[in-house]
Amino acid sequence: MKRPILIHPDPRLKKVCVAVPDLSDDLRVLADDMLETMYAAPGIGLAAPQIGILQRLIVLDCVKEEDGEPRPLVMFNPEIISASDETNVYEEGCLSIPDQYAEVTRPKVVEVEWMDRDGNAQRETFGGLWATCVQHEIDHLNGKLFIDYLKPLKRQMITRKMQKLKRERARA
Ligand code: K1U
Ligand code: ZN
Repeated sequence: MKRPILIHPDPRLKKVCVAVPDLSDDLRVLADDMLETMYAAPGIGLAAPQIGILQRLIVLDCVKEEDGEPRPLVMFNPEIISASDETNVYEEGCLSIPDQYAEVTRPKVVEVEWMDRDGNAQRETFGGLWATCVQHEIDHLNGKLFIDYLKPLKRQMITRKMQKLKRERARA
């Protein structure tokens, strides 16, 4: 089932999410709903707080080629174990901040540990768009948005645009 995505500003997008203690079928259904919501948006990632669930769960699939084999990843309690000193700049977007893009600098390569949907511990090193996206999604779990990396004036401008968008959507 597709879930509605919260739009910034929303207090739920600023909260630090709690760890998932144990896997359950409800959580697996939630992960499936998040993947469906992400693919439909369309997006390459989604974090649970973006649908109002304040738990440490993210999904992502950064396969770019249209004819490429999808690679949906479900990560419970993801943690960055190590990050490269070398950085990368990417023009990021966010499904909670529609149609706004800005360059963000982040570590180029990150090693991430997480629990998969079967409860198995996983560890993988990500580079390229995968590294950018997994860091963006883990930021969501800590109440941080990509606009928090921007200068205050630019951030304020985007926030005002989103407030206007929300007013217009509420009237429609
Ligand atoms: O977390 C989110 O809001 C999802 C976000 C993830 C992301 C995008 C770019 C850099 C870092 C993280 C998105 O998916 S925005 C939409 C988007 O980037 C996209 C949509 C369709 C095709 C390709 C990209
Ligand atoms: Zn986002």
